[in-house]
Amino acid sequence: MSDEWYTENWTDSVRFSIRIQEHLHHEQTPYQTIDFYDSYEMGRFFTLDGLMMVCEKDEWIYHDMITHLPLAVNPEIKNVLVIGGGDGGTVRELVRYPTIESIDLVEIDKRVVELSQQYLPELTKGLLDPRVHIFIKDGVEFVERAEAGSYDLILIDSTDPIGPGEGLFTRGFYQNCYQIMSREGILINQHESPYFPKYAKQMQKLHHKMKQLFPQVMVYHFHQPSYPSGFWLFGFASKHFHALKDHQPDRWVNFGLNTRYYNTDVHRGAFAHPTFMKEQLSHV
Ligand code: AG3
Repeated sequence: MSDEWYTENWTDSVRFSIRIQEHLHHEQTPYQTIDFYDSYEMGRFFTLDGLMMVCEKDEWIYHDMITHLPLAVNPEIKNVLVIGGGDGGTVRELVRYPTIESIDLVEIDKRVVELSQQYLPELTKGLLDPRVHIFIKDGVEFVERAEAGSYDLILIDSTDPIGPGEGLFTRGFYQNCYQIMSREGILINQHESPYFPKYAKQMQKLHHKMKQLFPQVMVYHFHQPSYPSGFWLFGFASKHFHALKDHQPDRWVNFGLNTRYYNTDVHRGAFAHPTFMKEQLSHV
């Protein structure tokens, strides 16, 4: 076994490390540094500015939870916008629904798409589907110009709110998302973690912003071992639907999709939160 390790500093005094089999690629793009690695136990993974983005050992958890949960609330979703997500994992899950008509993927850094195609073909295979349109653009500008009322589902598959992902956490960005969503639109956003304070502060700020804009706002959790603390969240916001009261488990089961993490019990349980997190969500 090699002596090379990848480390993400989860806080100033907590680190997470993976022993590396091979450092496959390192590159500085105009937006960020990108690295791809092979490991002994976590599979292949890639990082942006040193932070874990996608790891084969657990990416299916994140990608199940960002896509299948909203489709079980509104199985009629036809037009989808994905912001970020250049690794293709989210689109791979979306193209499994024959009822989805169009998927626009807006990724700022074309190298994320190209390198994922090279090193993680199992994630990017969905990008070849004819319903998928890839825009190499800044998501912030894209939502300013998109047509009002045009998307039934918007998925913000972003990094943390530092570097190129910062604009995807602002009020103006979410106001534009609201405008371009259909009346029954749902928005799911990468929502950080309640555990370590630096992440918890971001998640509280974001939740507060969402509550000011959308009539229905909830957060839901899932277990992502390769992200700081392993306790991670998505936000659910809608103009119309409630994630639990409008949940349609039978309609979702009828799609007949095999999933390794998401199921009807997980959908319900993901909205049950521990006390410390309920407290965080109730104050800013
Ligand atoms: N999005 C990255 C989530 C945040 C990870 N943060 C961290 N490691 N500090 C992943 C995109 C997957 N399609």
